[in-house]
Amino acid sequence: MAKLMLHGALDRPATLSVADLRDWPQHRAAVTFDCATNGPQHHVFEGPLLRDVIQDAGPGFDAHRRKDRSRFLLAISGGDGHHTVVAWAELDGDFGDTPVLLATRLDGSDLDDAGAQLVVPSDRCGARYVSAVTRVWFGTVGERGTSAAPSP
Ligand SMILES: Nc1nc2c(c(=O)[nH]1)N[C@H]1C(S)=C(S)[C@@H](COP(=O)(O)O)O[C@H]1N2
Ligand SMILES: [Mo]
Repeated sequence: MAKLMLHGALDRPATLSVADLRDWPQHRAAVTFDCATNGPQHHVFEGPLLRDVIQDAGPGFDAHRRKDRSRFLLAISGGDGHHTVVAWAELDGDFGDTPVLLATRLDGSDLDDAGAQLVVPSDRCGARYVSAVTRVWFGTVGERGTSAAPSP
């Protein structure tokens, strides 16, 4: 059974199966990819908000300071090495408020065996729809462009 690891600047890093992701409220997103090559592709995804999953893992920011929250990034990787980034501010209700999902179902089929899929409903084409997610890293980029843990 496919699992994903939540790691980085989190008080409670976790390894979660697709079944575990159903412990959060499930949201639905009907999306259309409109990539250059093969015309519009319609899909319906269901799963928890990535924001809710990260919130429960204890993100290492000062939750009361928007400016602190705005420093954080997530890097989402698939088992095949494809990976992409999302800014925390895209997800945060005080900023982009985008309902990014970690999907547990695609077009009515469970993703338990395949693994969760990242869903960025506002994206026009599919590159951030990382399938078979194995890792979600959460953290900041240091002043010199190096990955760094947040300052204490
Ligand atoms: N794990 C993984 N997910 C991935 C990719 C990939 O190479 N690996 N390619 C992305 C890209 S570029 C696109 S356009 C969509 C394509 O989705 P489809 O194969 O369902 O059309 O998957 C995305 N998710
Ligand atoms: Mo793509």
